[in-house]
Amino acid sequence: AELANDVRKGMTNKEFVLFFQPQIDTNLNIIGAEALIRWYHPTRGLVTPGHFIDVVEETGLILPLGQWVLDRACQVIAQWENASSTKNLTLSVNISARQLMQSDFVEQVMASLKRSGANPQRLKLELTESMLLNDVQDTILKMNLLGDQGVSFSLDDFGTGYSSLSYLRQLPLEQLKIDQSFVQDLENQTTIAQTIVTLAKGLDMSVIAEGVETEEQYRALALYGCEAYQGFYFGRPMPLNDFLARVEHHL
Ligand code: G
Ligand code: G
Ligand code: MN
Ligand code: NA
Repeated sequence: AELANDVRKGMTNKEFVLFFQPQIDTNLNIIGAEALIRWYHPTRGLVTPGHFIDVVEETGLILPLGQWVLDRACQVIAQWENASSTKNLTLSVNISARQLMQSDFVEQVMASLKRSGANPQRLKLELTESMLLNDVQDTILKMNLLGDQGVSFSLDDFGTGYSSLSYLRQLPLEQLKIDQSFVQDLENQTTIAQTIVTLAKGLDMSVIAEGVETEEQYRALALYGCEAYQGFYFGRPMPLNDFLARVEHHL
């Protein structure tokens, strides 16, 4: 309860920020970023979501906080539109089940896009397998409504949930995101990562590997035909200005 109050105060005092983790293509160009929330706590310093996201979900604070994340992400996309080096970048935003289940979720996303003037084609929403199955038909409807506007969807932590392959075909997903557990244990999990790459291609989806920490992992994934990468090997989640400096200087 104390933490929840702290979060409320933090929202009022604008203590939350988005960090940006680069996403890279096979030619090592930065193609976008995942937005990851951080909290500049007045006494505890920089706090990662592992320390507060559960409480935020349980208390329902994820609704206003998630709305703030969407607003901020759309503002950034709109800014990126102004420079040739950033105008083609996509920004991936994590969406929680509580948010997606809101009856006006579609309207909320559209309102964020409209307020900021962001290009919907640059916004990618990350969903997880478990949340898709709450009400598959409702989820598909929402995804299609946003998809009609140009918003795309990525399936986060793929391979750790329980989505059946038949659902996977019904869902209008643009991308599968290989869970980092398969990437970091590539010696033992080669088949899984490789199979997810093949599956994505067969379903006409793009594929991104997350949690890439070494050059060996990147090379192995590239051999399997993986097209995009994210992980500490290419860059940790970082403040916006650091991310922009990397894009500018092709670091
Ligand atoms: O960097 P990392 O510690 O950022 O993130 C930890 C967890 O918090 C991940 O599961 C990530 O998906 C989640 N997370 C990070 N930012 C957000 C956000 O803006 N919204 C939601 N719902 N989850 C987030
Ligand atoms: O659940 P989700 O996939 O959204 O969360 C991403 C989480 O993974 C964040 O906490 C992020 O900081 C973390 N992360 C990103 N890249 C790496 C990596 O290369 N290695 C590890 N161990 N964690 C990573
Ligand atoms: Mn994610
Ligand atoms: Na993930």
